[in-house]
Amino acid sequence: IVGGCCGTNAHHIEHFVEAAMKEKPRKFESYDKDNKTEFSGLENFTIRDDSNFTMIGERTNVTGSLKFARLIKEEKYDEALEVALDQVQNGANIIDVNMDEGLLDSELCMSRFLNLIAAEPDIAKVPIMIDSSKWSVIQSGLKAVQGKAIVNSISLKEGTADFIEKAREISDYGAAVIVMAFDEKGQAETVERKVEICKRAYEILTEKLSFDPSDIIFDPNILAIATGIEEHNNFAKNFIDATRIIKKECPGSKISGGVSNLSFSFRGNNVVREAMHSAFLFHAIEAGMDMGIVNAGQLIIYDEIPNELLKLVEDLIFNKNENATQKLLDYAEKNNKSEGIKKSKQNWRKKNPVELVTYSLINGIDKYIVEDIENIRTNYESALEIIEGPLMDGMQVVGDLFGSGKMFLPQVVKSARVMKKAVAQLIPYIDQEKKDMGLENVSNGKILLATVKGDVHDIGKNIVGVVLGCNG
Ligand code: THG
Repeated sequence: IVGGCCGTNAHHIEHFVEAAMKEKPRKFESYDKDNKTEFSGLENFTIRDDSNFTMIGERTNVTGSLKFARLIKEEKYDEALEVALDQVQNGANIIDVNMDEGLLDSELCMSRFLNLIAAEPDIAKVPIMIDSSKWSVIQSGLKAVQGKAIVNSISLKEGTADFIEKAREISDYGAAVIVMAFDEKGQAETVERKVEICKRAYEILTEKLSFDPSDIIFDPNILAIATGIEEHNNFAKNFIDATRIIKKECPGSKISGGVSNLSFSFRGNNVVREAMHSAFLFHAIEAGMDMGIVNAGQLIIYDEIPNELLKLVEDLIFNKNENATQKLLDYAEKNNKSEGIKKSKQNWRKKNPVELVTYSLINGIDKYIVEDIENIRTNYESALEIIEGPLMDGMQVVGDLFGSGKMFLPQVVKSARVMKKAVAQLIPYIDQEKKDMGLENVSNGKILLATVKGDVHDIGKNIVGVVLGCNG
């Protein structure tokens, strides 16, 4: 590709043409994507078969967040951008943007907000999911967004012709698409209906249009459970079962869903809601769910759900117990905490000093780590022993939890930050100890360490770097 930019005039371009004419363009054969799904903001984002779960930040949604709705209504776009940034910093790989509100000029709000995001590289690096039930708002978003976005969503609700028209336009924009399991008869609630609709959509997209299967994301509807209506109690299980089948029947496609919908009945009780989301995801991911719209900062670790609560929540998700809803309501009443499991575990500061260090590390809390390190420092012969002892023990737990799908990447990153802070606190002591032994300029050699920027191994590499550095 040869070309100019602002300031390059016709005369300049003429010379490019002259030079390029001598060469034959490369013949484009086919591009083997290996089943990879690719989106982009400023940076590329790829989902491979062995990728971790992809988190889509839900908070930039005027119907999903009172705060965000207020900021947009009051035109406080600076603060609204902070909501987006906060999602990215909490680990969202993609952000969902929704401006569907009767009193807003949604088309205008969508393009305005996306244009502002484009000027914030820390947000714009992630792909955007344009979320609206109004086609004109989606078009407005597609015109404003840079990179390869995802349209959320289209469905067969208005019939095949309308579906094809919209899908074709999305494809012209080079975007990917979420297809909701919804058709002329309504929203799919049973496994059979979910599978039937997704298969029908898949056939249209891949046969009537030339959609790449890896650009198709199915949303088989995560609907609220424990609503008091008996038929609703199978909704979570139906989603999980349908996911397993759709992944097989529609090869190459991806599965997503709005996770917070599941727990609408427990609004106000974040302990119960977080436990439900985390347990649901653990099982849905196992069934093949690739991505989900979540509150990125609020996902808790599966293993950290108190046993009693986990049992109640899993009974509910799999509809194993007729009284599951009532039991969970009783539990919710007994433990009515709107602040959530994360914040409610205040008693942990009573642990012994070494346990405090590992606890902070595993839970990614950086608030006390410096003082806790200082408290245990004199109990060890050398500062390096603290790194190799309690700190590495904590990282081992983190690694095991991550490996078994019970901890998500953003949580691992938080742990790594705590590790970094702890190590930074210890380095001056390590340097001093080396000096005392007359070893400050001794090097055992050079090691070249490299990983792909930003992937999981990057964190491990940095830790290895510190440990090797400490050992000269
Ligand atoms: N599938 C697809 N897109 C979707 C959904 C889906 N988009 C919207 C929604 N569902 C996913 N997003 C949210 C966002 C927030 C909440 C639920 C789903 C939520 N919000 C709190 C509440 O209402 O209690 C917010 C409270 C507040 O802070 O104001 O639960 O399924 N494709």
